[in-house]
Amino acid sequence: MNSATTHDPESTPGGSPALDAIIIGAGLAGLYQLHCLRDRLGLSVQVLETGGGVGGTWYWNRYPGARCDSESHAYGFSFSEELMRDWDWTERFPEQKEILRYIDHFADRFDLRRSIRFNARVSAAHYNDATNRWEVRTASGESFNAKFLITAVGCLSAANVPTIAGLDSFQGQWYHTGQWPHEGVNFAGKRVGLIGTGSTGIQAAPVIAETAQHLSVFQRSPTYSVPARNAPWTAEFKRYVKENAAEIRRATHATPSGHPFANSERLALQTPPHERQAIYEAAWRKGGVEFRTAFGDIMLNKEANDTAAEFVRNKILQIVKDPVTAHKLTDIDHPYAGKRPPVDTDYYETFNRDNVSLVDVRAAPIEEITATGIRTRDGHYPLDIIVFATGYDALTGPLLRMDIRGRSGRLLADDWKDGPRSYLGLQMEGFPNLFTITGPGSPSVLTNMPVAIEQHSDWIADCIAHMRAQGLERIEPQAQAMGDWMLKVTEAASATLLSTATTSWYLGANVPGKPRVFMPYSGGMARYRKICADVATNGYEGFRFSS
Ligand code: N01
Repeated sequence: MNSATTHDPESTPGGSPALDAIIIGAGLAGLYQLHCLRDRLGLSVQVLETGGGVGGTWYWNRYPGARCDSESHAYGFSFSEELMRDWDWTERFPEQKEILRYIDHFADRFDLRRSIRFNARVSAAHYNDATNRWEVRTASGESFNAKFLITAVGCLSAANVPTIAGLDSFQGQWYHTGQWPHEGVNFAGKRVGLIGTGSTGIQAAPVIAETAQHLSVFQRSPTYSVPARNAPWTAEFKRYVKENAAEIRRATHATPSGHPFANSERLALQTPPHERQAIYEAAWRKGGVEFRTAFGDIMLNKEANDTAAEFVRNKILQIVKDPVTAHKLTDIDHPYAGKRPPVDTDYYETFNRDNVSLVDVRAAPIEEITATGIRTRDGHYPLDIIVFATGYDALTGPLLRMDIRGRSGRLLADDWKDGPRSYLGLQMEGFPNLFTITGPGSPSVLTNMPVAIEQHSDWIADCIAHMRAQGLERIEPQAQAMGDWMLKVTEAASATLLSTATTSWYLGANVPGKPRVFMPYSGGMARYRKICADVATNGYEGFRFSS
């Protein structure tokens, strides 16, 4: 598969290896970018990874019930039809272990591990104007430098553990789902408190409830979840995947979401109510995130969205037997899919179990964590284990937790104090030769992630190849291009109902003090792909090179 010979890094006078590129992170993004740069372009590349293995999100998120909300046959790399044909996914929505096996397989097949330094958390990355190189330091004090720096740090990797008084005094165990112990957690006979009812909490609750003595779900914001209808793939479907790898790739490149299904052109508001109901019923029976594509106007028109929201609320009311609990689960404050819509396996059914209760912490907020449990304004809940499914400092958090400085020591955190600013989510003015895979301002979390990752990694590799061919040393966006792009990001969000969900992490609303800016580009992956391709074709319009 390798089309070029890899250079072994030589040493610089300071002793650190003189690399062409450093990649931060060995999740899907870092691994594929490594393959592109090392094996296609022949660059010397070092990947620095905090964890002890490859996988990124799937290395850390080992919580009970962790599985992918994208369908497996489209969740993976599509650049190699051979790779697509060689790998057999066992079920529609693969669990964490299976995805990690896939990523391990990818790393082995392309011999990637030899270029990765594990247990190496990057603490700082400073651009040196005089040498045009990035000087990168790890938490353990190692130094590296390279001409290009590529962040592949994930969008949801900076865990958000809320500041709640008394956590230090808790005598039981507590865990954040994104930093789950590798050996697992035994819930048998334990009183468990689960804080958070986003995609993660909704996946975890039913599995924890199976063994816990009692599970209390602390819900601040209810949301709409649709059944995943997970099932093993049939032999026939597996054959279809192998015979149609190119077609699946084409489909994921053609849709706004990067999933292999497009939004319906039917409009909810132009469909007679009984027919609309039948379409929603069929979508509910099929399950998965595809539900939101049932009508083309669901994300564009509040009235249309209300029809989807009402349908899901009615389903919840039918499933949950206790009317008070059902009411709390359906008292939802945002449009359907205005916040990232979860899919679940028996989430609402879980509340019919005798050992599960819902605690409404919007009505009676958590006041403190005590030595023996959680105290809300209404009462005290004795607990042995607390699980924080409280999400992430999304998109900007993983970048800003590092000390990143560009030209003349300019601090990225200062540039982003009012919200992230980038050109295409790929680069920032003032930070030459720094590329951010699925950075804020790109479609990233609004898509099937591997599709966005491949597009960015390919674009970056093509750009670096172009620079080498032309003898160009430095690239960064023009300030005007960056400003224009940020306007497009805001306009795209305003054209949908996404910007109306005011408590969404897309807006940074889940982290106290974080600027409220809609961060991902919501104009659709297919459109974004074309914009990036046109930029390159037009001589990298909006970027400035120097030699
Ligand atoms: O996090 P979230 P997540 N007191 O931020 C609540 C991806 N993902 O880990 O909404 C009480 O969505 C918070 O309440 P509120 C996916 O993109 C992918 O679930 O802020 N509650 C909310 O209910 C997803 O969107 C897969 O009012 C507090 C919850 O915690 C993203 O990860 C699977 C609180 C956090 O929900 C993040 O999902 C799972 C507090 N102090 C996740 N602080 C795949 O399939 C927060 N909350 C690939």
